[in-house]
Amino acid sequence: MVISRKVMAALAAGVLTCGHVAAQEVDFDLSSQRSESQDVLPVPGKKLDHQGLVINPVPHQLTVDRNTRLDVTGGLRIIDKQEKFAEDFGFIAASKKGVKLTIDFGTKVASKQGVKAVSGAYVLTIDKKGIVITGYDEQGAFYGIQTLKQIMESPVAAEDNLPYITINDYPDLPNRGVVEGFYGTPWSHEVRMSLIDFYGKFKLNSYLYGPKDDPYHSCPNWRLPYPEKEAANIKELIQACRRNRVNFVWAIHPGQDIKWNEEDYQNLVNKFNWMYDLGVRSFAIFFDDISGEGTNPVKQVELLNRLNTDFVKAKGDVSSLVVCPTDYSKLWANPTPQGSLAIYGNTLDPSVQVFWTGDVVCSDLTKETQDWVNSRIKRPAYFWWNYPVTDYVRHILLQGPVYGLNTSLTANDLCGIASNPMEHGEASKLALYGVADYAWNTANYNALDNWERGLEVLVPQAKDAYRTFAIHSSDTENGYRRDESWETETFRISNYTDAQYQALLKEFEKVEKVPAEMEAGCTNKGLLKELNPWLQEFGKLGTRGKNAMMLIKLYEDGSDNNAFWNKYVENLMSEDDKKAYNAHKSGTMKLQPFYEHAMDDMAYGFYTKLAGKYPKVSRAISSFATIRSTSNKLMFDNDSTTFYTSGTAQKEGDWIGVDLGYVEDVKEVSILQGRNSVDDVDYFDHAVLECSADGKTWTALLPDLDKQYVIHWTGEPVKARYVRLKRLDSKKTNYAAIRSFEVNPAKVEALGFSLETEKPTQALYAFDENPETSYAQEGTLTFEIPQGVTGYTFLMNQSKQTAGITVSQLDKKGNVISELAVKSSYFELKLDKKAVKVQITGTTEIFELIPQCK
Ligand code: LOG
Repeated sequence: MVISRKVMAALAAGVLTCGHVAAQEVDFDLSSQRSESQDVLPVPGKKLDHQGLVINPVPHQLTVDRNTRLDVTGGLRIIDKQEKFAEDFGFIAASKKGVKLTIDFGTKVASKQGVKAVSGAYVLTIDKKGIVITGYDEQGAFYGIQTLKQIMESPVAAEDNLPYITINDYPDLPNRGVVEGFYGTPWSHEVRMSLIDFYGKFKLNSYLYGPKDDPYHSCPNWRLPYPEKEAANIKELIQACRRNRVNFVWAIHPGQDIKWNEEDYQNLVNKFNWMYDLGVRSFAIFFDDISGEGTNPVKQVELLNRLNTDFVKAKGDVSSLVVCPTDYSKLWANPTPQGSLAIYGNTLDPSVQVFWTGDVVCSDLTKETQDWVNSRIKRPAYFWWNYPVTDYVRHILLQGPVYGLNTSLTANDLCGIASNPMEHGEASKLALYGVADYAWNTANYNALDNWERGLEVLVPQAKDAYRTFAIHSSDTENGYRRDESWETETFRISNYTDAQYQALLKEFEKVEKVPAEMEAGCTNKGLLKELNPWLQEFGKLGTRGKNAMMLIKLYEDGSDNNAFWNKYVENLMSEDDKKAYNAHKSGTMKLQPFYEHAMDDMAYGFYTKLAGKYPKVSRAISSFATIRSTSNKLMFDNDSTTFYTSGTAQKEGDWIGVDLGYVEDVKEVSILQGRNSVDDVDYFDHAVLECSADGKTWTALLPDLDKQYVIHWTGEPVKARYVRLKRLDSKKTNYAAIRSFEVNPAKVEALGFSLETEKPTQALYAFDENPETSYAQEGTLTFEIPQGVTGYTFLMNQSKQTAGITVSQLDKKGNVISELAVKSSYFELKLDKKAVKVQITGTTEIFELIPQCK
C-alpha cells in the first residue's frame, strides 16, 4: 500500500465564528465569559528607530537639535522656585557652579511658556541657557522631571552632553492608571511600592486599591478597620503615591452582604473615616460580581449621592467618588431606560465616575462600546480594562503588546483608563508601560513599538531573551485572545520548505536558551522570581520542539524504525511533564501545537507504515474557533475529569464533533458533555447527535437530546467519517465543554481473541489501533494469537525503565517455547509456528502491539 505523507494534513478546520451575544445570565464563574471574539487580531504598529532617545509615554511635541548640545558634565544648579521637588532630582549631580535647571509651575507661568491648561501638562526646554521645566501644576512639573530623567538615561545623553530639546507635552486622558482588582493573591507590599514608583516614572496618576481577595476590602470584613500591620502598610503606600504624584484610591466592595439600612450606611462611613485617618483622600465603591439585594441600582445611587454630600463634600479635601456598577459590561447590562445604567445616568451625581469593562468582561476599548454606555450613564465612562489580568487563566502570563485600544478616542469618550493587571505585579509592568503610553498620547500610540521599547527598558541586559519569552507568552488560548508568536511560521510535517525548517529550528534553539539567559541578565530579581516557573517550562518546550525537528528528519529517512521510535518516545511528554506544562503554559498558539501536531503526525504515519493501514484516531472538529488549540485533545485522553471548552459563548447552530479520517461503519457513540454530569452550565441543553460521510449531509442518530450530559448511541452501522453534537434551539449562552467523545470505542469482547490480565480495559489500549493511547503494563499480560498472525511489532516506551520486559511465546499446553529480554522501546517479534499465546512480563508503557501477517 502506498501511503501519502499528506494523510494528516487535511484535518477539517472549524468554521470561524465571531460571537455576538445580546443577553447573558449573570454567572460569576471565573472560567466563563471572559471574551467572545476568537479572531485574534494582529498587533498594529511597527518598530521605530528612536535614535538613542527613548521617552515613555511618547511626548506630544518633541523637537531635537542634535547638532547643538548642552554640556552638563559640571552638574546642574537646581532652582526649585516653589520648593516642591527636593526629593525628585536624585538622578542629577547638583552643583552650585553648574548649568541652570529651573523648575516652576502654576497657571501664570504656564501660560507664558505655552503649557497646555490641563493637569499634568509641562514644557521642557534644553538649550544654551540651561534647562527649564514649567508645569501647568505640580504634577505637570513632576512629569517634566520624569521626562528629563529619561532623556538623561537615554544613549543620546552619553557623556552628559544633552542635545537641545523642546518638549510640549500633556496627557490626553485625565485618569490613567491601575486597578488592583483581580481575584487571587493580592500584591505584596514590596511589589506595590515598586509599582507605585513605576506609575510615577511613566506618568500614570491613579492607583485604585481593590484586590478581590483582601477581606477588608470585600466581604466579610469591609465593615472592620484594617489590622495594625496592614494599616501601616497602607499609610506607606499613600506616602509613596504622594511622592509619585499618584492618586491613591481606596475601594470598598460591600455589595455581597450589604443591607440597605442605616446601620450599614454608618458601617461604611466608619470604614471610610478610618481610611481617611490613614491618609486616603479618594474613594471608590465596587458593586461588581455580586448577587442579591446589593445589586439594586436605586439603592446604590442613594448611597453614593448621600456619601457625596455627607462625606466627600463635608470633608472638603476628598476627591469625587468612583463606582463600578453591577452592570459593568454590555454582556449582561440592562439596556433599557429602566436599566441600572440609565438609573445612574438620571440620578447619580455627575461628579461620580463610572467604570465600564466594554462589550464583555475582557474586551477591547471601542468607540461603539463607549457610546453605548455613555449615552446611558450620561458622562464619559471610566474604562476598566481587564488586561493583563489572568485570574481566569492562572496558568498563563500575558507578556504581549498592549493593543485593542482605539487610538481615536478622547476624553469625551472616556474619562480615563485603569488596567486590571495580573497577580504577578512585576510581570505586569510590560503591559502597564503600554497602558501609560496609550492614555497619555492616544492618537500617536504605536502598540508594537511600545512593546519593543518596554522589553528593553524592563530587562535591558537580557532584552532578547525576554523578547523571545514574551512573544511566545501573549495569548490566553481561550478567553481574551491576543496575538502570539507572530514572527514564527510553523507547518505540518507533510508540507514545508527547507527555509521554514531552518527558521523554526533556530527559534526552538533560542527558546531553549531563554531560562539561562534570563537568569544571567535579568537584574530585576522580583520579575525573575515571578517568571521563573514559566521560564523553566518554556525552556523545556524549546528542547522538545528542537528534538521534534530532528525527529522529522529521522522519520522522513524511514530506514531505521528502531532508532526513530526510541527517539520518538524519549521526546513525548510524560504525565508529569504535561502537568507541569499545563500549570505554567507558554507557546500555546504556535509552538506547543507545532510540537503536538508533529509528534502526532509522525506516530500516525509510522503506524500506517507498520500496520499497512491507517490508525483509528479521532480529530476534533467544531464551529468554535478554539477547537484549533491543542486543548481539544482533552476529549480523547481517556480522562473524564479533563475537558475541551469552547471558551466562547454557545449560539444557534454551534457544534462539536470528530473526524475519523475516513469513512467507516459507525456503530457506537459515547459522549460526556459539560464539565461534570451533575449541575454544570457549560453544555448544549438541547442538541442532536448526527453523522455524515462527506461533512455536508448529516443524518440524525439521536434527534432531540434534552438536558443530557451523558449521551450514548448504538445501532445499525452507519457509514460515516464525521460525528457531531449540534446545538438545537436553546436560550443558553454559556460556554460548551466536552469531557469525552468516543466513536466505536474499543471493547475487549470485540477483539476476537482473549486477554489475560488484571486490567483488561486498560490493556485494550495496546490493541486499539491508535498509537496515541497507551497502556501502563505491570505484572503479566497474556494474549491469544489470532489466526494468520506471524509476528508483532511492539511500540513501547521503555526510555524510563531500566529493567525492560520479558516476552515469551507459549504453546497449546502453556509451555514456554521462547523467552526474550527486551529493553528497546521498539521490538519486532517473530512468532514460532507452535506458539498460540504471547506473554509479556514486567513494567512498561505499551502504545500498540501491531499484528503482522505474511
Ligand atoms: C471582575 C474582576 C476580575 C475580572 C477578570 C470586573 C469589573 N470585575 O467578571 O475582579 O479580575 O473580571 O476576571 C471581573 O471586571 N468580573
